[in-house]
Amino acid sequence: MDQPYKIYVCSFHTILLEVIMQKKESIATIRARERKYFERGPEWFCEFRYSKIKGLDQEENVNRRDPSAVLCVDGTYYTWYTKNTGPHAGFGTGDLDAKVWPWDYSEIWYASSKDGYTWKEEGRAVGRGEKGCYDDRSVFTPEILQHDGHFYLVYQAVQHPYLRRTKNTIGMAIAESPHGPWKKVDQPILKPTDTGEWLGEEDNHLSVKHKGEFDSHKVHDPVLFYYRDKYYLYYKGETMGEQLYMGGRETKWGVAIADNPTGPYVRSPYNPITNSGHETILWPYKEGMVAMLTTDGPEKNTIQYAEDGINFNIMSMIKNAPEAPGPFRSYSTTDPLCGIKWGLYHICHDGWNYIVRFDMDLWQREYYHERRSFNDK
Ligand code: AAL
Repeated sequence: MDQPYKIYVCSFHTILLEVIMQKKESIATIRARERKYFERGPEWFCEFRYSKIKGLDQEENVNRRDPSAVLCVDGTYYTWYTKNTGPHAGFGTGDLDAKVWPWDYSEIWYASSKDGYTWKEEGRAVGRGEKGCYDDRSVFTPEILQHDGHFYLVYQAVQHPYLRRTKNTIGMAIAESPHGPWKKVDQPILKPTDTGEWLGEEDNHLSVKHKGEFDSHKVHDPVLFYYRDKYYLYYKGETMGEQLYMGGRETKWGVAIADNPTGPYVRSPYNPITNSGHETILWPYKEGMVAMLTTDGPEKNTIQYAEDGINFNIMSMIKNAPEAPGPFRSYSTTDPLCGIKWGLYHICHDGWNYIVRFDMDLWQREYYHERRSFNDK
């Protein structure tokens, strides 16, 4: 009886030894270990579900897009957004007056709601400037800050003519009520840097002698926070001579900081503070700032956190994030996702942009937490 047992023990150890000696770590495993992927819990992970709203939905010949964050003022919700009418023709028509994008010839409008689902369009908040002003062609992609009894709208501005190489600016308007009246700041509060050089005279934004900084061409998607006793203006930068990478278009975010709401805004020496991301979505959490990066760049579809509002780390990977969302503004010191619970965003159907609603969805997290089968969903 002894012999077969011995043979069995001996061969078991041999096999085990062989397995141990052949065991190797794949690059993916090494990467996950080094980046601590599996040490992070799901508290930063979420999904989204979408629903239609009334009042700002699809309308023939009208574009409504890029809604701001949703504020609650005296029990009523408010949002601000890009609005324009008519089809666009694109660049290169030879007609400098032709509408080039679904955000060209826009104004900033606003709407209110009691429940977040049925919205009433209230009217125009900010219009285009007079001929010759920095904002005479289009004002669009607004964001809102309520602070210290004031409302600050920040938005993109374009001066005529709108060409591929046109550099846009960021404008600001201030009011004491969500209903206005809005008073514009005379000059842009941020412009692209003057660091790149175009190649040739053709209106080609990809053709450069040198690109310059990450925001040498466009400063887009401004969002303003009162943070650490200063005004933090986050934005998306696009460089002259933009390239296409593994994650899509070359877009990165920057931040410019000021002591006063109207500026002067000084760019952080850390800029760009992301290597990815299209429309900016940020919310404060604890002492820091959370950012949701979507659409472009190698770190698109991630939620990131910066304790200092500047140095961001990936906290989770997400999917199907809403495009250009305006989240309902709320703050928490315990829930990292407090700032993205619900909000508005835009979609495009049959050529027209319109606004819909998203809600954060934690169904998967709950199922795992309760160890339930997915079939119960
Ligand atoms: C959006 C934003 C900015 C761009 C355009 C309108 O997704 O990034 O606002 O200018 O597209």
